[in-house]
Amino acid sequence: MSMLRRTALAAALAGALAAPALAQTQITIQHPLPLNSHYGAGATAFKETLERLTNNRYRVTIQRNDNEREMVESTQIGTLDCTVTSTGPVGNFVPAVRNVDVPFLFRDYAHARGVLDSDVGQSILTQFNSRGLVGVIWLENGFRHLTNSRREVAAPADVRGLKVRTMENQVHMRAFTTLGALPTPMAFSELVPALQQGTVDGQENPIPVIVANNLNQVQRYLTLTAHVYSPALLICNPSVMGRLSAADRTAFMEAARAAQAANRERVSADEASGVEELRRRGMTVTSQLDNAAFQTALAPAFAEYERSLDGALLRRLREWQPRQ
Ligand code: EAX
Repeated sequence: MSMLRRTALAAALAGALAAPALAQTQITIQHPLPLNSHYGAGATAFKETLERLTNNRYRVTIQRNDNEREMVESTQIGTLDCTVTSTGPVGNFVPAVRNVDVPFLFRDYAHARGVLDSDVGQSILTQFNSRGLVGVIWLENGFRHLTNSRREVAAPADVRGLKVRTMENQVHMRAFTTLGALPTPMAFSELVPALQQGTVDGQENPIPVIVANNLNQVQRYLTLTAHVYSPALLICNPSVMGRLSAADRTAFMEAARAAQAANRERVSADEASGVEELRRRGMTVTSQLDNAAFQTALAPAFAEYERSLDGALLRRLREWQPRQ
């Protein structure tokens, strides 16, 4: 090779080595379930979409942490970028969120998804900003059902006396107290040991959570109460959003919408197959329930919610109808 070509090659190589590597931004998201779950599906869709749309200028790391309150605290102080969490503990950080945790508030999945994506649901997300958090988008955990290992539950009276693990959620705890149960709030990370040791008799969670965590191994009876719809959220620290350029913010929100679509699709799939799967795994499933009886039994709790929560917002959430 001629001296001239060797010199040119050396110069090109030096230039390449000196060129600044493309700046890359890391975003860490934590959620409380296995990767193969409705939250994992959402987090993965977010990661793949954001990395694709930014040509890998953003790299998303997904981690599991089954203490939702801890994740929201970490996101609020900035030691965690983002979290996917149920609304369970979130009402302790953003009080308005408690309104969406009221039992029997949503008619079905279409109602829940529609009203949360409407200006009504968005008005709740804006209240995160004054709490040092960003409520990026509504996700979904699903309608919650009761499991226990003491007896079959077919009516409100059967709940009386059961020690039921609840999330650290005052609205849910009020409901179970009204039914005569003994609500025991704890993080999800403590649930399975508590069930194994008999510290609690039962718990309540959506089918996707029960299936993904094999709760059939520590619970015998499943009662399809659908007593409350459990929204989820993608929540981030304000600094994550603050450093996004306008173009990157567009990509970020497109990734959030992709997460919502994948998460909801997985919930629908798990709902369709999960009950039969839990029967196959040996659970006794009680599905013929008098929902009106449960709502009647909860009347004192509903009166309390009207007093202690936002009655006008509850009415907007409850009465929302899709545009014809
Ligand atoms: O968000 O704590 C719970 O029961 C939640 O439903 C679970 O962590 C998924």
